Amino acid sequence: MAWIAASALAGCDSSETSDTGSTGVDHSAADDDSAAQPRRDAGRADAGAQKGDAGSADHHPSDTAHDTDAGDRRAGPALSTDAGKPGAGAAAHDHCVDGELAEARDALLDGKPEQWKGSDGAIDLVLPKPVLAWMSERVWTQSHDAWHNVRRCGGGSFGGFGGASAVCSKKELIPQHQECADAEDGYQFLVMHRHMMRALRQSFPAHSELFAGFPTFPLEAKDVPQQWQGRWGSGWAQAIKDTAKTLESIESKLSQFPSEGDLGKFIQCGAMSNGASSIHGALHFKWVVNASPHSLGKQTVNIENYMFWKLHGWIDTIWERYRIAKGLAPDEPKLREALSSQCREMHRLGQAVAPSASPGSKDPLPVEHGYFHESVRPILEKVCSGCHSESSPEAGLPLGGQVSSADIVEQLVNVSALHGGQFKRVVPGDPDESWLYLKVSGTAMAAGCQGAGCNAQVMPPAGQVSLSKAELTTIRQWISDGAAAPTN
Ligand SMILES: [Cu+2]
Repeated sequence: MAWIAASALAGCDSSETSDTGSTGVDHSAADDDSAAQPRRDAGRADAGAQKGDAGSADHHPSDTAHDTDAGDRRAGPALSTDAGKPGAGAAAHDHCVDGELAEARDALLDGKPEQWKGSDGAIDLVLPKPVLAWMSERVWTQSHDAWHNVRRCGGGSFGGFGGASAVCSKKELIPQHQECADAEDGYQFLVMHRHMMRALRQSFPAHSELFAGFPTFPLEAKDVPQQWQGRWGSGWAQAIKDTAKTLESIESKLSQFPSEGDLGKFIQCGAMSNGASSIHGALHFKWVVNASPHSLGKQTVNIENYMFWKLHGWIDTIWERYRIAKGLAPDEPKLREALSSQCREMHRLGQAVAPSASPGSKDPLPVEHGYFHESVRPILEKVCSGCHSESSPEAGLPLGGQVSSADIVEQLVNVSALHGGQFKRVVPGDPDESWLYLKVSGTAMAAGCQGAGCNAQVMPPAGQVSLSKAELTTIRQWISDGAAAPTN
């Protein structure tokens, strides 16, 4: 991409940076114990993840490395633009070991999933767009899909999901422990999904409830979100109810599961050859909306589905209850190593199956037209995108780089301003009520921003590049004319 932002030379607004956490140094969040390590009390129905009080957990010795790292980051502004990106930033921070840093985009969430509506009225619940963007930057959907597929290369499969996937041609990626073949596969199943949950909760610490599981197995329709209740049907088969009962009384069933892996295998694969009693499969397939682009039944996209985290969160809770009952410490070295090893396997698979989508080598942008794309965007690219970059955007708002104009407009129009009190970033037809225009025209101060987080400082920050009168008029015109999205 040929656009090089002038403001990259100018340095970013430090006041904005320090209060958004966009540099990823929000220490209390990065230090979040429940995220850095599985919680001791994760199995209780009132576990912290449900309530967002995760910071109250005990301080583990393992946090030391994390503390040091976060402190280093704070001292080094040069690191800030890379913070939170996989594989980027200081060598000192290895997110597979140290965990993810809190995301600026956390502030864009309201804690609720988004709804997808089919033409027949079917509703699916989907993770919010900023989370999907975060996942896509990490090539997670492809990596997760490949993770399962590569365990079916050797014929190991359940429920008819076998069959050689393209990833099987890379022999070095095929794990010895194939799907449902043994307890080690069951253990890896538990650990990889916990790795994903942990990374999400660390990255979006203020909204970790989005990734919290059902506190207990949903035995009745009322136990699931209202949007799913219509698909409850005749309820669960007896075999699933029995399995749920066993797992919900896991503390008294330890003898049935000699190891954690045996438990994982039972949950993923059901009792021995009987795939029908796989409670994991049953939970996945009960709420499938076939037409949904985020369908719970499609392994290529299902991690985008809100229910995916509800059901895997519940599985994780049962596993943690098992660990507690067995006296296994949350920072047990075996588990810590397994978590980072699963993190690395996800990376390897992501690079193997989607090299072009891997960080640093994104797909080309779509061809776009229209006033915003042709007239407004070049101004934003030139003046704003150095700080509002795609990789670590100020205020969680990318205004240039490897981002489509359609995505930029979507992040602007009718979206609440992060540090603009009652204002929206762009109100179609009303530039004087649009925080973007108020900021760039230097009139935000006079507009009367209300709220603790108001930052009415002119953008770009005084003394750096500034907008010409003609450029301001162009932005104003776009908003006055209805802030239209680009066309293809
Ligand atoms: Cu999975």
